[in-house]
Amino acid sequence: MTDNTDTIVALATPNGVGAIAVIRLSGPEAITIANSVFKGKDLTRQASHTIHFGNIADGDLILDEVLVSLFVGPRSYTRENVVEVSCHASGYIIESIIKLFIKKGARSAKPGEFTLRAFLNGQLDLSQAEAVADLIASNSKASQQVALQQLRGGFSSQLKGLREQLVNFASLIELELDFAEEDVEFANRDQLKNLIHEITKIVGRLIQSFELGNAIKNGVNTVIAGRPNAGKSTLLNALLNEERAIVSHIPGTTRDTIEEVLNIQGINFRLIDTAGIREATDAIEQIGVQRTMEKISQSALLVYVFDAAEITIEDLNKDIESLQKPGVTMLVVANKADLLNPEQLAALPHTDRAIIISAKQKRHIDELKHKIYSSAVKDQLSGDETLVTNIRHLEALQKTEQALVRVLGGIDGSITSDFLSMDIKQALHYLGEIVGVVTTDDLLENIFSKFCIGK
Ligand SMILES: Nc1nc2c(ncn2[C@@H]2O[C@H](COP(=O)(O)OP(=O)(O)OP(=O)(O)O)[C@@H](O)[C@H]2O)c(=O)[nH]1
Ligand SMILES: [Mg+2]
Repeated sequence: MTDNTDTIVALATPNGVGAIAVIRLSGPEAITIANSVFKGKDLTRQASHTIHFGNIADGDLILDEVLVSLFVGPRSYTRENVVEVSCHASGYIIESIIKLFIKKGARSAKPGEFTLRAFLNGQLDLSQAEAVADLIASNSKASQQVALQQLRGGFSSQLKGLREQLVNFASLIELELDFAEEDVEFANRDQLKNLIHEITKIVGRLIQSFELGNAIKNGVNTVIAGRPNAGKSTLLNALLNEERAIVSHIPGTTRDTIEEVLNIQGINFRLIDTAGIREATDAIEQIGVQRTMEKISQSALLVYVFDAAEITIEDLNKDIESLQKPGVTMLVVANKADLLNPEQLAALPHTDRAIIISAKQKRHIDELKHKIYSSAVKDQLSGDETLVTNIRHLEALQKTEQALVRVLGGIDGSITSDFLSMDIKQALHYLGEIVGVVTTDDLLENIFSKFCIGK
C-alpha cells in the first residue's frame, strides 16, 4: 500500500494561524530536497539531531526564515531520513513551502503515512502505532496514561512473551509431524496443558480489562433517570456544580435529554439528564420518555433517582425491577433526604449500590461521585495492569481464547498432532494480528486511514 522509495511531506501541526508550524519530510531524499531550497549551511553535510537556521527560497524568492531539524535514518521516527522545518504558521507560507518541496520531488503524505512507515520499518509494532492515535485523542489523565503505556510497549511485550512460549510448543509438535510413523511425543502434553491454561488465564484477564479500558478511552455513558420531580436535574447541576439544567417543582420539566461531561479522577463520565419516566400526558413528553428508555439501554451506568419523601416501597421496587437492563450497572439514589425524619431515613434501602443524598442541599454528592467512579473502575485500576482499549485487539484476543479452548479440548481428547498444531497456529495468528506480525493491506489501510495527515 505504500512505496517506501518516495519522500513524503505534510504539515505536522494543526492547520490555521499560529506562532509556529512544523512541516515534515520523510524518505531517502528528505535531506537533499530540503537542502535544495535552503539558504544556510549545506544540510547534506550536517550531523543527525542538529538544528539549523536559514531561509527557504524558491529561486530568488525568499518564503520564510526557518529552523530545520535533521534526523538521519535510522535514528528517526520513521527510521528514514527526516527533516522538520519550523516556519511561521501562516496558511500562505505553509502552502508555499509544501508546494516547493513537492516541486523538488516529494509527494503529499497520506493520513498516518509517517506512522505507517515507522511500523513497516520496525520502529513500532502495530499496537504501538495505534497507541499514537490514542495518545493524540486522549482527553483525560487516565486515557493519556493508558495510551502512553501501550505506546511504550507494555502490552506488546506481554503478547510477545505469550507468543514465544506458544511458538516453542508449536515447533515441537511440528517435529512430531515429521516423525509421524514413529509415533513419538516431543511435546509433553501435561506441560502443554499447563502452558495453555496459563496463557488462557492471561488472555482472559486482558479480555476482561476491555470494559474499563474502553471506559477510560471513550468515557462512560451515565444516565440519570427516575420519576418526574425526583430531582434528577437538580442532581445533574449538583454533580457539575453548575446550573446547567432547568429545575422546577412542575413534574415533566425536562423533556429532552441534556448531556454534560463530568471528569472524576481522570475518567470522563458522560452524564445524561433525562425526562422523568411516567405515563406521558402529551406527545412531546411521550417522545421524551421513549428517549430516556433508549438512553438507558445504551449506557453503562444508570443513576436511578427517587424522591425519598414521596415514593412508596412498592413503586420503588417496581421502578428498580423495570429499569434493570443487562450490562447496565444501576446505582439507587434516594434524594430529598433533607425532608425526612430519622425513622424515614432508617427505612430506606441500605445496600452497596444505594446512597442517600440531598441534591438541593448538595449533601453526599462527593460520596455519590465516588460510587460512580468505583462502579466503572471496580478494583481494576491498579497502576501497571495492562488495559485493552481497542476493539480490534479485543476481537483478536477473543479469537485467541477460542483457539486455546480448542487446543485444550484437543489434548484431552487426544487428537492427532496435526490438528493440535493447527489450533496452536490459529492462536498464534490472532495474537500476532494485534502487534502486526500478521497483517493484511486491508487491515493496515483501515488502521492508518483513521490517522490525521502529517502523523
Ligand atoms: N427538598 C428538596 N427538594 C429538592 C431536592 N432535589 C430537588 N428538589 C426539588 O424538587 C423539584 C424537582 O426538581 P428537578 O430537579 O426539576 O426534578 P427532575 O427529576 O429533573 O424533574 P423532571 O425534569 O420534571 O422529570 C424542584 O422543586 C427541586 O427544587 C432535594 O434534595 N431536597
Ligand atoms: Mg428534570
